[in-house]
Amino acid sequence: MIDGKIEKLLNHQIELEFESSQYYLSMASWAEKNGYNGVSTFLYKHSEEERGHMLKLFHYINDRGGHALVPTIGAPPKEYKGVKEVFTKILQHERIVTSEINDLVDACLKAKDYSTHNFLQWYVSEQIEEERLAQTLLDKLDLIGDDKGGLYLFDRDLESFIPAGDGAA
Ligand code: OFO
Repeated sequence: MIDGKIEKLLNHQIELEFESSQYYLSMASWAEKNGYNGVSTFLYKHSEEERGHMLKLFHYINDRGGHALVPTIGAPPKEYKGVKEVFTKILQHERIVTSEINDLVDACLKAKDYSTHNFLQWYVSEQIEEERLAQTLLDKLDLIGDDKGGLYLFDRDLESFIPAGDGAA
């Protein structure tokens, strides 16, 4: 049976993963409307992945005798100044998620909940990958600067991009 405090924290993590999913969905829609088909394909996939991260938490909480709850969150922003802003916001958001995961891992150790601690290691590794990816894409955008041809190629490359090692169901 899961400890009540850990259950609450895991439900908070569900909220964050849901927020990530909705945020990236909104960004995907903005990119699609503005002609960035590669960026939008990448973000639609990323949004789905975040939903997978959320569902993993649902199953874990319920399997341990807790109750996974559907979160209520506000609508994500609809408009973005450009692709650079989108990826800057993704990196900022992922850094927040990483910090929350670290706090959650810490709480598990304090509560001696080693099962949840073990379960969360997947998220710890995933966050390293998520931050690395957002930073790599931002670095590319910095190199491209105002070069429209470069942005065209960036968008085209993202169309077929396959993220490394996302095993979320
Ligand atoms: Fe769930 O990894 Fe991003 O937020």
